[in-house]
Amino acid sequence: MSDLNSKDYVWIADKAETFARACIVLTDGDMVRVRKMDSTDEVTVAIDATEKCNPPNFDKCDDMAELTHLNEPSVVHNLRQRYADDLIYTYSGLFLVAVNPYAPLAIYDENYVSMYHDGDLKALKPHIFAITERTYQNVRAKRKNQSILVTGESGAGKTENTKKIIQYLSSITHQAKSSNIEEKILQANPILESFGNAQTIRNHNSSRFGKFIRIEFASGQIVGANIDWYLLEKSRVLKQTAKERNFHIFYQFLSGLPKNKRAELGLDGKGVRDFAYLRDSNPTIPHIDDRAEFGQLLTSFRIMGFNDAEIHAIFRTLALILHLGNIDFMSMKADQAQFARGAPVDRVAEMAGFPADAFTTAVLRPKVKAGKEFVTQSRTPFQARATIDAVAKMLYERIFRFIVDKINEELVLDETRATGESNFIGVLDIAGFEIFTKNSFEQLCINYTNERLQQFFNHHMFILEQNEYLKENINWKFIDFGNDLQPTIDLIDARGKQHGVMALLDEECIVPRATDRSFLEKLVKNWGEPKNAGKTLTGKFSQNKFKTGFIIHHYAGKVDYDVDQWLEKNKDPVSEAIMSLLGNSTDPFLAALFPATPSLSGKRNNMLRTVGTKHKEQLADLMDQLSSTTPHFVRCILPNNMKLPKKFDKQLVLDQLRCNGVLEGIRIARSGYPNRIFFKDFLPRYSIFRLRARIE
Ligand code: AOV
Ligand code: MG
Repeated sequence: MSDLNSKDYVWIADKAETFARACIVLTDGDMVRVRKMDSTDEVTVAIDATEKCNPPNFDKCDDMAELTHLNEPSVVHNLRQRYADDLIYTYSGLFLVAVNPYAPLAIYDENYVSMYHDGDLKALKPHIFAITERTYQNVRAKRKNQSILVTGESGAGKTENTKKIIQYLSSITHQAKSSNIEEKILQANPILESFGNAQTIRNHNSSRFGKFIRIEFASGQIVGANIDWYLLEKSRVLKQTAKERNFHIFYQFLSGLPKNKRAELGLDGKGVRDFAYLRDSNPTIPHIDDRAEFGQLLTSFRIMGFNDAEIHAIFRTLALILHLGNIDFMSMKADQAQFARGAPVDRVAEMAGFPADAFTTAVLRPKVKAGKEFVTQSRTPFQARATIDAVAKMLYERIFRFIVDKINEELVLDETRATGESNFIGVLDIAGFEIFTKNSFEQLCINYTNERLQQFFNHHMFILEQNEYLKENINWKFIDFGNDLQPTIDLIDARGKQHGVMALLDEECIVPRATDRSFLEKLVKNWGEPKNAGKTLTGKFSQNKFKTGFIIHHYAGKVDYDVDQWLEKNKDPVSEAIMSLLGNSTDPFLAALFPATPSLSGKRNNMLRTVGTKHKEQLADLMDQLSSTTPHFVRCILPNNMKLPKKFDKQLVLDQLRCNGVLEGIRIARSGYPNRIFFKDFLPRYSIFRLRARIE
């Protein structure tokens, strides 16, 4: 017999609505007859296909962990009802869930800051300020590093929430007499957004890099900060998909630069359409004034301590990148590439501070080492184009690095304010799990990162649960849920007996004549069926249907990766000859961006490390830092794909809850004791049973 009664409400699957609420009319064995809400239609479904509804007193509940019935429909329903009332923040156990309102809400001003800073957090509504305040209190009282991990899909609101966290921390610590470190932390953001953000189909202001901002505190005051960055999407410098743009900065400086400067940089009378790297992109974004943004950028640069010479050198390098993009070839069909007449080679050479003929040789007829001798190689136009593009990408990445390094110098620990030992609050704003129709190496890197972050969360949750049960003397066999994800992580990053995807890719990058195909064959040989047919879903590997790649079962779902271009993407080759030309540039700014590389026999030669290896090392460093913290988790949710307010797409939200660990968190909670009631509440509610037992 089931414990369902007539008049009970349940959730049933519904094609149009994802799921619908229905009232039980009749239970019959394993089946129930139900009537959908607001309808007279009755249907019979299996009891197992239904989920229980929560009583109405749980409607719009602040913390979903308190729901009597923790199931997918109830969680989505709760978020939806709250969203309709502009209650975009909701707790779900350890998570703060934030649904993008796509409209400005009046919940972030100074009054709100004071309310959360001075008020009783338990009595206040869920808010990004609440989690930030708790983090701040922890760092003050416990003197332990803290972190806030903000994840979510593109456009879900990670960067906006990160800004609110920083706004809050700057605001509560700012004192009239203090140094201007708070102001500097705030001004770092417009600079990062100009150089690291771009318009994409999903988000007009999409961050094309991940960041971890550490803010150092001593005696409750901010004494310094530091920004680490990950996976800058530098391929965007070269080309963008239709309806997207290059990084904001290109449009900002093209529309904002004063006339005298433009002439000097060869930009006179030129606009977006005149440059190959920008030509196919959207020239403008609705409601965004690139010129005004440029003004804001200049202000931020000044506050951050960039001097005129540095600012000019940055713009000069950006112009150099644009001119590089305009170097064309005589005929793309020739065996030996030749620059087209009018190609701006002299301008490039002049701006880059190297001899034009040395550049021409390096691009068209480079000398390469064959055994002990150097031989001249002939380059096709496509190869020459690739050489130039690689230089443009590299230049952009180096400017980005220069800018962040400079910001970090300005934000270093202020010794005069650090009266004692300091601790940090680290805020991580990083792209969430990505499952596209076509997934490439970039998706593997980001999904691997998310797999590691989810493992970190699961492990943390396990430790907390375990402590809770130990405290209550509950007899319980502990399972570390973090271990569930290890097979997938091994499959990607193992270096031991059985090399993972990244190690095999690195290996293939140094094998002569290796191709993406030979890499895939190696992968299949190492990980293919039947050895890994998979006892568990995680860590399961298989070749994809079209044999163009492979499928990995991540905790968030199956992802089909296509291996096209992986060797190139991982090697990310740059012409050493041009690197050395830039290193010897007569322009001191460029020369400093390209310091001489250590000798090739040097062990940790940066040039020889692959993109995958560098990312793995950076991630290992991030994980070490996070492990030293008490973490707090924010999960941002995209409500619809139209960037519209008040539209809540249930299926879209459900998919994200599955990917971002909220439902995983609920699964873990349910495998233990999810419902917790204080003894004072428990006794009056259930003491009747004790009485009954006695009577019987
Ligand atoms: P993301 O950081 O998660 O995407 P953003 O934080 O840039 O997403 O948010 C996208 C857009 O949604 C913003 O430009 C705002 O218009 C709107 N938005 C988000 N959160 C709020 C909020 N709390 N209040 C008002 N509007 C909001 V990406 O960086 O693409 O992964 O790479
Ligand atoms: Mg962002």
